[in-house]
Amino acid sequence: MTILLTILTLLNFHTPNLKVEGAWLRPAGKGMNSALYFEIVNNSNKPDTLYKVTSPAAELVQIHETFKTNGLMGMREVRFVVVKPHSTLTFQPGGYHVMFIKLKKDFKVNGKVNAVLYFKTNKEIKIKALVKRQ
Ligand SMILES: [Cu+2]
Repeated sequence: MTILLTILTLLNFHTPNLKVEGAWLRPAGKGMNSALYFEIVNNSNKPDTLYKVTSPAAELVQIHETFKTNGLMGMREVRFVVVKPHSTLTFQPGGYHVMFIKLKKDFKVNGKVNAVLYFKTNKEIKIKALVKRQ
């Protein structure tokens, strides 16, 4: 029984219900803006909601969506993003992204930036994003 419980615990540890993968940011200078991209993989049979992202590397961090009206592209803040059960939601150029406004330091290629993603069910997920061009 103890062994079984241990195995179950290990399995659970190795397959978290919600994962954030491939996090990266665009390079930019101190005082400028950058954008953070990643994939959220939801392996559970329940939706989860991303409602906040924080980072010590920028004055302001916002979840943004890209939209198109009358052929013009724009972006705006969204209060939350729902990740459906058994699905992957990709934050990518031209879509959802996390805006880093007024960087507190230079984001140089190959640098790493810490951020925390807050979810309603799975609480917070800490990530280290890689700075790269694309
Ligand atoms: Cu934006």
